[in-house]
Amino acid sequence: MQSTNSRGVPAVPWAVRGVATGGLGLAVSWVAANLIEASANPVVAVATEVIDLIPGSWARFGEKTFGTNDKDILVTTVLAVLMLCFAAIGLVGRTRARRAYVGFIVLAAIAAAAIMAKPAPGLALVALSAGLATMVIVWTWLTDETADLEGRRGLLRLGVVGGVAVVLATLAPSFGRKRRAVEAARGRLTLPGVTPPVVPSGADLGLAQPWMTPASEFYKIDTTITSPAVDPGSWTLRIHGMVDRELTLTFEDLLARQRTQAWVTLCCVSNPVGGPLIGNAWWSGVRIAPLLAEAGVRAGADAVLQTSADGWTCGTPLSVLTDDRNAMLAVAMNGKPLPIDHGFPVRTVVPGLYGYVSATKWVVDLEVTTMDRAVGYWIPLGWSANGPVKLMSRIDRPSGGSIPAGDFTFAGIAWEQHTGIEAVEVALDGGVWTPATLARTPGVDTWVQWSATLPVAAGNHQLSVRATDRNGNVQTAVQRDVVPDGATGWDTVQFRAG
Ligand SMILES: Nc1nc2c(c(=O)[nH]1)N[C@H]1C(S)=C(S)[C@@H](COP(=O)(O)O)O[C@H]1N2
Ligand SMILES: [Mo]
Repeated sequence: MQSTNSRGVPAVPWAVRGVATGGLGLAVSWVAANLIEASANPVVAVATEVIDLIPGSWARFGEKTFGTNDKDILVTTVLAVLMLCFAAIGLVGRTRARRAYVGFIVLAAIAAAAIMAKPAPGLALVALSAGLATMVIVWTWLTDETADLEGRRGLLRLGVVGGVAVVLATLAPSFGRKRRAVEAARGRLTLPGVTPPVVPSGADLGLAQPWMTPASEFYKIDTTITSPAVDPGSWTLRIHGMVDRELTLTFEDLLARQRTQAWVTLCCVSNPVGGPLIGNAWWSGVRIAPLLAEAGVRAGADAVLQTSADGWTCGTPLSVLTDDRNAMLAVAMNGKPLPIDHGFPVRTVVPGLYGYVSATKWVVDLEVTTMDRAVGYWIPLGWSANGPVKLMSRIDRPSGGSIPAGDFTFAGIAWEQHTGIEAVEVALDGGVWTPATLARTPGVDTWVQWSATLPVAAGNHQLSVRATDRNGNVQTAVQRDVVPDGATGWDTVQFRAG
């Protein structure tokens, strides 16, 4: 008659014991995962699986609404749901302590399924098992006959479990051995032919954002929760598919090729008008065109399906990889080896295309194929198969708020990579379009800074900007959403002068 025995016991201590048990189990699996392989964390595996499972509309919602914080929110949500599950399991255990085991096992099975769905489950299951074993042992210790649930000993045991969980969770990130090893390898690398960035004179007006984006401030977008830690010593790139000779290059092979370096502005298709998902860097690497020529592209091919170490894919038209532009396998950003989060050791950079169809980080595979087969990650989720960058301009100064009345210098950027910007105009309070002054650029593959000084009377105002490209096209006023192939419309800023 265990149920009658426990009826007198209040629910809260059981829920708390469920959470403490689950929390310590998670912490142990996290530490174990980091000791083995950083990407194998069960919570991360579940969260990654959620990203892969959410239907298109959800994924779009995530990219648009959460921006670069979407994954923190996702992981936090998964953790919160888990804690609720642990509390529920604790309550189930109140009537019969052993029933809780079933709950922990079911949760572990869900995590196991998520891990098995990843390209390399490997030792992640070991970490998960360590977590499950911990939960079984800890639950027993917290609830057995000797536990004295409501007495001092019960509280003491609870305190020990909670304390150990907090300490382990705090220390867990520092157990990320693989990432640290790769970070160390990155630190030791010297890249022949890679020169430090020198901002071209006259490119940076010094009025708003720097013309060169430091790596630490460069926007970051990807579908991974933990960036893959890829050791340059074991990295290879396979070029295959519709080619005469398949090629496999090691990092050393790649570095032995002729170096190319260029300023290229990279931007994201999910950047709203006026948004921040754009950056400009000095990239160093190896041009893709000669590699494809060496492999010998067969007639009929018109695309390359790129794959990353973490299984992300994108389809890129062959033409942009083989024409005279600087489409490259980049090994360095702003003169330093790529940061891990930006694709170390090798990523693709293609001037003129949005990142989702071209800029594969941690790239390991290039398959020459046809456009109808080169269906990348984002395409089934409602995004266009083709993603040329759209003509766009942005106001950076002022960013809103108030400015002094009188002559004021407005400033910002405009871009249409690989086409280039011919002119930028601004309009104050819907009045005439006034030409802005363009700063210099090293070519057509980067953003250009602009400035315009206008007299501004005291009061409320708004400024709009539009650009004209080197083909004579004027940026459209039609406002379109980022889905399926990039936002359009004019950036407008409201401010007060006085
Ligand atoms: N492996 C991988 N590469 C990727 C992505 C990704 O999710 N995974 N996202 C792409 C997108 S949508 C963009 S905009 C750029 C962003 O590159 P960054 O994070 O270095 O700025 O990377 C591209 N390359
Ligand atoms: Mo993107």
